[in-house]
Amino acid sequence: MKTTRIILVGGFLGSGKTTLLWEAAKHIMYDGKKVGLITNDQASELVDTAILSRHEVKVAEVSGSCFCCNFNGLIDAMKKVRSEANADIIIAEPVGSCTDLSATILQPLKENLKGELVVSPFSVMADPEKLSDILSGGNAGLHPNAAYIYWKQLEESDIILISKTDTLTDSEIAQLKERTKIVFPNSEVMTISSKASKGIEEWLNEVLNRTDAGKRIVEVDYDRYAEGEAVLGWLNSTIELTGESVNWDAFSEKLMRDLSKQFDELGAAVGHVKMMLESGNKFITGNITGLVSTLNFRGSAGTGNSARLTLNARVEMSPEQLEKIVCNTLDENAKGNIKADIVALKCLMPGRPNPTFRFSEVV
Ligand SMILES: Nc1nc2c(ncn2[C@@H]2O[C@H](COP(=O)(O)OP(=O)(O)OP(=O)(O)O)[C@@H](O)[C@H]2O)c(=O)[nH]1
Ligand SMILES: [Mg+2]
Repeated sequence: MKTTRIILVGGFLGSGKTTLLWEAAKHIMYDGKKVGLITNDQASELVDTAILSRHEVKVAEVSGSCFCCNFNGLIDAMKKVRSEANADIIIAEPVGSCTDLSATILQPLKENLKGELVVSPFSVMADPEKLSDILSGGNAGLHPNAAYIYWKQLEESDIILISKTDTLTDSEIAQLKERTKIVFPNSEVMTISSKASKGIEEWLNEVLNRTDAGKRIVEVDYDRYAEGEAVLGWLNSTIELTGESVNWDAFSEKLMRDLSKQFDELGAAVGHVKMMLESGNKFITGNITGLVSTLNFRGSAGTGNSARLTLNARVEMSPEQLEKIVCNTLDENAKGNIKADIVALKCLMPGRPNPTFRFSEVV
C-alpha cells in the first residue's frame, strides 16, 4: 500500500480545527490528491462528524475516548480511511482539551508505522482572543488548569497556527505573531483564516513537505491536566424535532441564545457549544466559543415539519447541571407546536487521561 501522510491539527476547544479540516481537504482534492478526515471525541453524537460528513469526503470517527487514550482506535480509523478512500493524506483532529500529544501520539506513530505513514509537523491552532490573553499571563476566561492545558498545547507544537485572522487588522496580526514567537520561540508561528481562505496554501505547503514531526516532548503535570479536563461538563446529544411549518433557523437561534445567556449569568466558561440542525437536505450550524457575543450561525435549515438536532456542549460546570440546563432550555423552546424527542444523550466529566503509550524521548 502507498505511504500516507498524516497531519494532526490540535488546539483548544473552538479554535477552528474542524473548519480548517474541510477547507484544507478542498485544497488537497483540488490538487488531485485523495484525502480522508478523522474526528475524535469522548462520546458519540458528534457535531463535527455530522458537519464534515455533509461534504464529499471520507470521514472516520474515534468516539468514546481521545486519541491518546485509545491509540489503537486512531490506528483503526486511519486504516479505514486508507483502505476506503485510498487516502494520500489524512487530517485528524484530536479532542480540544487534550495535550501531551507529541509524547502520546506523534512519537508512537513515528515509531510504529514507519514505511506506512509520514507524519507532518504538529500544528496547534489558537484563537486570537484567547491566545492574546494567555500570552499576557491570563487564563483566557478559563479555569487555571484548563488554561494550563492551553499553554501546554502551544508549548509542544511544531507550528502554532493563529486562527480567525479575519477578525484582526494586519498590524494586529503582525503584533500577535511577534508576541507568540517571543513566548514560544521553539515553535514556528503561522496565521490562517479558514473563513477568508487566507494562509491555507502556505500552511499546507509546510505540513505537506516537512517531516519534522513532534520535535519536542514537554513536561506535563497529569494532575493539573486531569483537573483541567474535569472542570468541563461534557454533553453530546441527538434530538428529533417535529412540528408544523417550523422556522428552524429561528428555533436554533433562540435555543442557542437562551443557553448562552444562562452560562454567562452563571459565570460558567464555555469551551464550545456547537449544534447542527438538519431538515431534509438543508442545515444550519451554530457555535458559542465564549460569551454570548461569540454566538454565530452558518447556513439555513429553512421551514419544515421535522428536523434532527445534534448538540454538543463543553462548559465549566458539573455534567448534571449542564444536562439540566440543556434539557430545560430545550423543553422551553419546544413548547407549543414543537415536539422534541431525545434520541441519544450522554453527559460526562472527562476521566483522568491514561495514554496507551507515552514516549519520554523523541523518535
Ligand atoms: N471568524 C472566523 N471564525 C472561524 C474561523 N474558523 C472557525 N471559526 C469559527 O470558530 C468556531 C469554532 O470552529 P470549529 O472549527 O468548530 O472549532 P474546533 O476547534 O473544531 O472546535 P472543537 O471541535 O469543539 O474543539 C465556529 O463558530 C467557527 O465558525 C475563521 O477563520 N474565522
Ligand atoms: Mg472540532
